[in-house]
Amino acid sequence: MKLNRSVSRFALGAVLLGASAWNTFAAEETLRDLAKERGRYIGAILNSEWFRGDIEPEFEQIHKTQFNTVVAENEMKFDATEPSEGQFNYTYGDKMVQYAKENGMRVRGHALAWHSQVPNWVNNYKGQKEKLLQVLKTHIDSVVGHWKGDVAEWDVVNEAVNDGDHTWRDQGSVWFETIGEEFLDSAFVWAHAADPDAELCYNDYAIEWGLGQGSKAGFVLEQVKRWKENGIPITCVGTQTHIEIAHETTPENVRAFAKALAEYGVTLNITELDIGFPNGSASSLGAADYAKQGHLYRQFMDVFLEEPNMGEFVIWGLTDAHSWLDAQQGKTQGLLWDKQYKPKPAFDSLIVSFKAHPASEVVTPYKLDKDTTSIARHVESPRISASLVGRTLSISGASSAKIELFDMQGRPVFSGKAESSSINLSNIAEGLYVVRIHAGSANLIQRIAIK
Ligand code: 9MR
Repeated sequence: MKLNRSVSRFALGAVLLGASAWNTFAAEETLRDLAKERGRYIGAILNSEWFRGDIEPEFEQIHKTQFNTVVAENEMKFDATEPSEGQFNYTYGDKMVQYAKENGMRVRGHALAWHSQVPNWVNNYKGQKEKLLQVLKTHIDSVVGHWKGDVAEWDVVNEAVNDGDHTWRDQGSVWFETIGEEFLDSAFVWAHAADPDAELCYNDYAIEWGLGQGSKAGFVLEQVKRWKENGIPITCVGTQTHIEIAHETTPENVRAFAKALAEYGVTLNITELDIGFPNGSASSLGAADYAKQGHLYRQFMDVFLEEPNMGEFVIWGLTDAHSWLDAQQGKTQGLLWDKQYKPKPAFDSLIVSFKAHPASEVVTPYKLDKDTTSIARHVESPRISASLVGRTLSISGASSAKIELFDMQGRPVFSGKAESSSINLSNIAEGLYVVRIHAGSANLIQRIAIK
C-alpha cells in the first residue's frame, strides 16, 4: 500500500479488520519512565537561566516530566561553589538538589577538578604545589561532603587531556602545571573518602572519535587501566559527545569505547550530548535535516541501551532557545525541543529506540535501590488513550486530536487531525510506527502495527 502524507486525501470510512494489529503501551509514556523501566537514567542540564529564575515555565514542566537525572550547567563548578578561598556558596546547588528530590531525580555533580572556570584566587597559587594540593583537597572534601548522599555521581576530573597529542593537558591547567599527574589520582581518592557511595567519573570531549592510534579515547583507556591497577576509585567515564550532524561514525565509536571499558568494570555515560547544525543554517533546515538529526540521536540511544555498562544519557540542554551551541560553539539547533518548546523528531527517535529495546533485554549497571524504584511520574496531565481497529485509530478522552506518525527510525511519515475522536489510516503502508497524539495539554505516544 502506498504512503500518502496528506491528511486531506485520507478516506474517512472505517475498515474493520480486527483489533489484533494493535500494540498496547502505557499511556503518556515519557523518556524518564521508559529509562526507569530499563534501570537507566536520562537527563538534561538545568541551564543557568533556570537557577536565576529567568526561563520560560515550559522549561521546568518539560524537564521534570521527561528526565530522571539532572546536572547544573555551571552552578556546581569550582568558581561557583568556592568563589573566594574557604568561602563556599551552595545556594544554587542546593536549589537543584531540592528540585531533584521533589521530582525523583538522580543528581550528577559537575565538576570538581577542571582547568576552566577556576577562580583567580586559585590561579594565584600557581607554582606552589603543596598549597594547591591542599586547596584541591579542601575543595573536594567540602563540596562532596556537603552533598554527600545527595549527589549520586561526580565528574571528579574534567577535560584533563590536551587537544594536540592527546596526552595530559600540560598548558593552561593550573592543576597539572603545578601538581602534575598526581592531581588526578588524588582528586579521585579524596572524592571517594568524602562520599564512598558516589560514582566517580573522568569526563572529557572528543572521546567519540574512536580508539585509533594516538586517540584521546585510547589515552583515557590507558589511564583507566592504570587507575584500576593502582586502586584509584574511578567507577565511570563520561563521554561529553558534543557533535555535529556530519559525525555519523560517532555512535559506533562510543559503542567500541563502552566495550573496552567493560573490561575494567567501568561504566560509560553520555554526559553532554548535543548534535548541532552549522551556525547560520537554521533558516534553511527542513524535515529531512531534522530526521537525520533524529536518526543520529536514535543511534546513540540504541548503543546506550545495548551496552550493559552504560548508565546515563544526558543532553547538554533541553531547548534550542537556551543552548551554549549558538553563543560559544558555532553550531545551532542541537537539542530535542525547538525554540518554541515543540518536540523535534529527535525526541520521537529516542522514544522509538526505547520501544525497540524491551526492558527485559536491557541490563542496568546499577543496583536498583529504593530511591530508584520509587521514581514515579510527577506531572499529571489529562489522560487520553487510543486504539486501532483495522485502519481506524480511535481516541478516547478527546474529541479532536493532532496525530503524527513516525517510522521506526523516527522519520515523520504522516501528520493530520482526528475529528470526532477517530482517524482513518488506510493510506499508510503496512509496518510498525510510533504514533504521537496531542489533545490540549495531553500527549500520548504509542507504537502501532499497521497491517
Ligand atoms: O554550557 C556551559 C556554558 O554556559 C559555560 O559558559 C561554559 C564555560 O566553560 O561551560 C559550558 O559547559 C561546558 C561543560 O561544563 C564542560 N564541557 C563543555 C560544556 C560546553 O562548553
